[in-house]
Amino acid sequence: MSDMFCYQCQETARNTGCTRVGVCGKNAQVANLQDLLIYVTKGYSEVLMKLRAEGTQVDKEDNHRVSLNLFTTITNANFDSEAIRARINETIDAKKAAASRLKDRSGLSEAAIYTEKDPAAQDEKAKTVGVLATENEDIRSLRELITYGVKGLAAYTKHANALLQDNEEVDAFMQEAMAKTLDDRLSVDDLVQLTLDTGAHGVKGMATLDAANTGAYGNPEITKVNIGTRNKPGILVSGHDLRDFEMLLEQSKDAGVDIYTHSEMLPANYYPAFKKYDHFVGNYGGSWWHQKEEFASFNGPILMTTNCIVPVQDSYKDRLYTTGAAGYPGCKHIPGGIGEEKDFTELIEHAKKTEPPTEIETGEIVGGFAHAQVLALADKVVDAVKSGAIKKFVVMAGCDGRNKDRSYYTEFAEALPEDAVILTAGCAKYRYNKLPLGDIGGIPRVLDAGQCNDSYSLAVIAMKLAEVFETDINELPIVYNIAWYEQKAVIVLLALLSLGVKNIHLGPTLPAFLSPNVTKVLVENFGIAPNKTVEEDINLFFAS
Ligand code: SF4
Ligand code: SF3
Repeated sequence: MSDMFCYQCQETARNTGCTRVGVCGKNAQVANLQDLLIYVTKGYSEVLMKLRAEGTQVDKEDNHRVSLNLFTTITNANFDSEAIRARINETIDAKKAAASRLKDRSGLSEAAIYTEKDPAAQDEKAKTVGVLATENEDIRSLRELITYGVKGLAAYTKHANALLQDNEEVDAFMQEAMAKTLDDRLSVDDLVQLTLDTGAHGVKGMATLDAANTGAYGNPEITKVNIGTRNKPGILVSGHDLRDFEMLLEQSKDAGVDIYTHSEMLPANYYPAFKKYDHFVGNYGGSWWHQKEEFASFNGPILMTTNCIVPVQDSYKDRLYTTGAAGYPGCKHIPGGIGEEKDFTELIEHAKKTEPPTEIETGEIVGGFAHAQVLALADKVVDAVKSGAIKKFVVMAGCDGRNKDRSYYTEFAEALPEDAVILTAGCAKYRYNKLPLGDIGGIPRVLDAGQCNDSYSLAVIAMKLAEVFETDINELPIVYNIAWYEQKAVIVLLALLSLGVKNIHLGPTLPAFLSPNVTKVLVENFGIAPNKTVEEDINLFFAS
């Protein structure tokens, strides 16, 4: 028997599954406890679903807890077994309290009634409730596809919750979907339908987050982002949480330290509300997996607000702080729940004692092309398409990763015809956002909408173009070449499928959790295909 089993991300061992230790650095104990956390969260979700069915209102705290639990198990979010065990125990208590409100407790599943708190007994149980507990490979594949989609969606609802926005319909769906992955009565067809429903709720969840972000911080606007450094000590903020970023900016504004974004926090530079802070300097470095070198050379403290953490090096371990769903053993965790003001004093005081960042590059990158900004330029864009100046848009949203095959995305961007424009979101952009690709009549050839969740913007733009050109979304001059790594990309993919987008190319590999039969369903119904070589794909996309 293997020590663990996890195949939720693109870098899974041999593209089949991590069985001894994660390629990401997650050890077997953390992996198994994450499985147990998912198991108790599914049981908790079942209880909440039954409460709703009985007409009882579910508390926001319950919804928030489900989202936070799921988010905690996303790839590279939390490596701290004690933090995960604490979430399991808190969930068991909350599950018991919710179950005590049920009028009818008959028929609850084993996961719904599991209340064990002894650590050794939990560790034993954890080894039996993971992915391989489902024997039928197609049912397993669909259950995991749904679970990973819902994990991605939970990350987005958690960010909306942090801005005091809730979507009860989405929360109720997430819990129902989680509960249904425990239900042995569901057939493959039922689960395929649930997968599509997950995508449809993904669109709603991303719309909720988009409204939360733009409501709080304004619409992202075209912005030139400085990628060089200044000579004051700095704090580097990574992850995806804008509310944490805002609190830190506000608390540090008179401290004599500078603030920089890293990886997926880059889009914070595009929001009007953050531009008023003079100590917000710009972005430092590239995508998440470069952090070993970049966190070392940054010299100051780093705040990880979410995924993606890579195993922390001694050279900066005492400078790395986590908060929210993120966690790493030995690194300081800054507490604070939904609606609470977090206290970043220790981190700010720490920064004052550090050297300024070592400059690793200079110049600027341009971004801020979320839907409102692109629609403000709609006339220009539509004219460029009508005149033939822009022949095609290529959606290249998604994640970056360490896999060496990902040089494909840089080469693909370089090989694009000069009348093609890239629409991007997520950290995949770092593969080409510093290339000199130029512009078409003032429209940059890389239009960055923002974070992975801002892929929603790309869907809004596509739907708007379909309306302007009075055509179907699949008849537009848009092709999709998406890079995936973790589970947030799974919900983006399912969301696009639910909007009817066909022929999406996915790389650098198809997910290991798709069984041959499930892959067949996706290929036959949606034309999903793995990407091939740069040459083959350029020929395929630009043949006509
Ligand atoms: Fe392996 Fe990815 Fe799971 Fe980490 S998250 S254990 S790399 S499949
Ligand atoms: Fe990147 Fe982790 Fe997915 Fe948010 S930061 S897109 S990988």
